Amino acid sequence: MYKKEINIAVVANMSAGKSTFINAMFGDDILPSSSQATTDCPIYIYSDNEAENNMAIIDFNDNRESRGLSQNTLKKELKEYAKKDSLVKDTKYKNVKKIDLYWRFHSFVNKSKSSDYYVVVDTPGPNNSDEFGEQHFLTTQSIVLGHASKVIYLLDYKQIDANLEVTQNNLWGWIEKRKKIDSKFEVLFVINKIDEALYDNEKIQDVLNAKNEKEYILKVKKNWFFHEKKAIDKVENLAKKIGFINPIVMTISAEYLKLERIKKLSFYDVRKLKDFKEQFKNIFADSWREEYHRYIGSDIEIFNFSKNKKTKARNEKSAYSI
Ligand SMILES: Nc1nc2c(ncn2[C@@H]2O[C@H](COP(=O)(O)OP(=O)(O)OP(=O)(O)O)[C@@H](O)[C@H]2O)c(=O)[nH]1
Ligand SMILES: [Mg+2]
Repeated sequence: MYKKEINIAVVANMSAGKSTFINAMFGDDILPSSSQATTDCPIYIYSDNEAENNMAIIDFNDNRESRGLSQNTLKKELKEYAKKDSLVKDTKYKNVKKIDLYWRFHSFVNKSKSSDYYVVVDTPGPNNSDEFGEQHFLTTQSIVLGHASKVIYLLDYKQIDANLEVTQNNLWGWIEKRKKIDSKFEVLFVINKIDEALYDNEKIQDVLNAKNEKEYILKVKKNWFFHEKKAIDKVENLAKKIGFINPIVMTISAEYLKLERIKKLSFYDVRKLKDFKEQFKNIFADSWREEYHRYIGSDIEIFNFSKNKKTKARNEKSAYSI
């Protein structure tokens, strides 16, 4: 049966966590991520049910023939090919035009019965000003304005206020332009690094005024999701301004979602995850697991965007207020 290919492009300014987010969706650490501008070319990810089909094809900008990577070499080498040229030493990893990656997702969707075939696209951040900046800008612009069927727009929670401008030369502007041409164009707005909001909530005066542990827990619960909701409102208002009547804005922590799903973690990551969970255990006691998974975005649905509406409503419900 012929399947319609649906390209879901994950876009964001540099370092908002696109590659981490996709790794979380894989449940595996496949794409390179780091605190500096990293991804250099679009990576088209085809999810298949058969793990043994995992492979990648690298296309180059120079005259080199495309190169195939088998399952065994892929985990070691894909990151090198996908990284910015200035971050790799060996010239064989440079000048990459695009990568096709066949890899099984954590939540498998390309079921044989479905008439759609989903392809997730990792993109370079379009806003870095180094020597690769223009190339990244043009690549991501053409994906948003051109062949992306849908877009997942990630925003870094820590950078929200610096990212609320709509111009002809930024992601908000391109999304607005595409929506004007195609009113059915779907975008899932995702605020990433939401774990950082937990620390902002701790600085709320009411919480700082707590006199003892018991009062502290009550106050944290009372102010639960405060800065998260503020960030959601900002993104929602702007999305409405650029033409989305009922925008879907989710919050996640791609980092912890990834750690949660990866099978073999380093000792450092085990500690990091344990410390993070500890906060939920202290605050929510018996129901901590549910709250924790809800918070990091375990239920996010990246193929059928409207399925997120229920999750969003649950997250924002002030059930924590006492
Ligand atoms: N605290 C926190 N950090 C995160 C989260 N997600 C990603 N990061 C960190 O953010 C940095 C950038 O992540 P990447 O996944 O490389 O970001 P990117 O958007 O792919 O970046 P480019 O490819 O350079 O455009 C890394 O240091 C990640 O560890 C998160 O949920 N919480
Ligand atoms: Mg990246």
